Amino acid sequence: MTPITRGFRGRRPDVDPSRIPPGQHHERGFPVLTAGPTPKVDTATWTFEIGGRTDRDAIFTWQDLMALPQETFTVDIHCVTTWTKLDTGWTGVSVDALLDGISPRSEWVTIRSYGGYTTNLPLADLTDGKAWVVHTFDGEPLEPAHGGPARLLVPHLYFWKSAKWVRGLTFTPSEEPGFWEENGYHRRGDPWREQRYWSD
Ligand SMILES: Nc1nc2c(c(=O)[nH]1)N[C@H]1C(S)=C(S)[C@@H](COP(=O)(O)O)O[C@H]1N2
Ligand SMILES: [Mo]
Repeated sequence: MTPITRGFRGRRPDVDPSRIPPGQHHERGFPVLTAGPTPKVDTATWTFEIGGRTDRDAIFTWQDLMALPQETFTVDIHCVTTWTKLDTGWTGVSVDALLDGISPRSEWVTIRSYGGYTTNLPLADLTDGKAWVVHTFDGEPLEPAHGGPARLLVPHLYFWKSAKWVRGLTFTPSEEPGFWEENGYHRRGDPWREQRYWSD
């Protein structure tokens, strides 16, 4: 028998495995996952509206968004279809900055997109530096297929919570499941707890 030698050609993990949540694998590309067609969204007419159960409504134009404090940061993203992409670079405005001066009267939020997609979250998953409306990916304007001109980014939860072509937040009187939450996905979607489906 030929002795087995561990040579320098041996396979080594190319990433720190502790950064990959359970049941996920490392993906170098950036897959596009959309239920339906890519809507055409123009920054000239883009608005972002905050409303529902609040003390007042707010509406931001693209110029308003750009005038708010911009944050550039690097995070890992985790799609429920099992891919994890490490070290993605984004620029955008925190949800904290968008909510500045608004007093929510409910802790339940529906995130709405151009094209009709919705997802929902408790307010606590959107605040304290956990979520952004981003318009730039790795230094370039966000491509339409990935949600450009602007998408929500909630990197600590599975990527279906990161609504592409985002157009606003609505505070609802109680929890209202969004598109995937109505179709079998978990209410919250923490990748480190593998909260994929209703039964998890
Ligand atoms: N508006 C909208 N946002 C969406 C989706 C969608 O179908 N429509 N799909 C979600 C899902 S399931 C995932 S995994 C990510 C995919 O984002 P990507 O296409 O940039 O990889 O977007 C999320 N946001
Ligand atoms: Mo997804």
